[in-house]
Amino acid sequence: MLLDEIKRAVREGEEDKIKELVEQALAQKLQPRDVLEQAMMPAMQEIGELFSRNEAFISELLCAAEAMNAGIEILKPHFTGAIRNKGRIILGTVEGDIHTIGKNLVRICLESAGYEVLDIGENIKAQDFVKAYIKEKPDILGLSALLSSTATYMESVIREVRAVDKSARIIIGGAPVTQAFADKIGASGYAANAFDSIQLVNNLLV
Ligand code: B12
Repeated sequence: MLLDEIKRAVREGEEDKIKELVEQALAQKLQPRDVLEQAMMPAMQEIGELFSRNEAFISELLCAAEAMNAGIEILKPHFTGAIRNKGRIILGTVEGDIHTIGKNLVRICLESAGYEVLDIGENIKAQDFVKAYIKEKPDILGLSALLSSTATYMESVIREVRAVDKSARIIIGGAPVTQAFADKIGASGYAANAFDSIQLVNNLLV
């Protein structure tokens, strides 16, 4: 089945093949969200599990990430809606962490829901989050972390941003992050995936 083929192609890092398969899925009227949730995201999960069992190399993770990004590029126009000025959000991955795919998907989903998103990139120091926050005055700041070690750094970012605006709304996410962790470090909210981040932001901005 096509979704299985997409999953395999992401896992194996077949960048050209994935473009072809995702185009095919769209032509067959498969929902972009299903392509992401039922094929591409589980593929990243699987390659991650292989890596943690020493059954995949870092180079294979990178190839899978490139294939994932290539697929996302094809799906993107099918998500992105017009910016309707519902609010401004700054997104970034915290210092020491260069994982970007999840953050990029959160951006696509929030933009499709009508938010203006400023993506300030990855490996961002707390002070640079503070500078961006002061300059852009966003309604919400979103932090991403994929490593257990960098997730702990989120607490410092929250502390430093709240030192300049004590009511700053800061949301967090990423594989090692949980609601309990978000509560513990005083985040304003947490979402387990990009689609849920829309409801989270909607609720915070009512
Ligand atoms: C691809 C990948 C890489 C790529 C990243 C490429 C890129 N451009 O992003 C590369 C090869 C660079 C990489 C490097 C490393 N990685 Co890596 N990587 C992965 C992998 C396989 C997939 C991550 C991914 O893209 N997932 C798909 C996306 C869609 O999911 P997501 O990121 O979780 O995002 C979703 C949610 O979390 C949420 N979300 C994310 N951010 C935010 C933010 C907000 C505000 C909200 C609301 C929601 C939200 O919404 C997203 C979409 O639904 C994971 C495995 C895994 N299970 O996560 C390992 C993994 C994260 N990596 C791991 C490790 C150990 C490393 C390295 C240390 C390996 C090494 N020895 O060098 C380095 C660290 C580099 C660094 N300093 O950051 C470990 C982390 C273990 C841990 N708990 O600390 C994992 C879990 C693999 C494993 N099982 O061992 N990696």
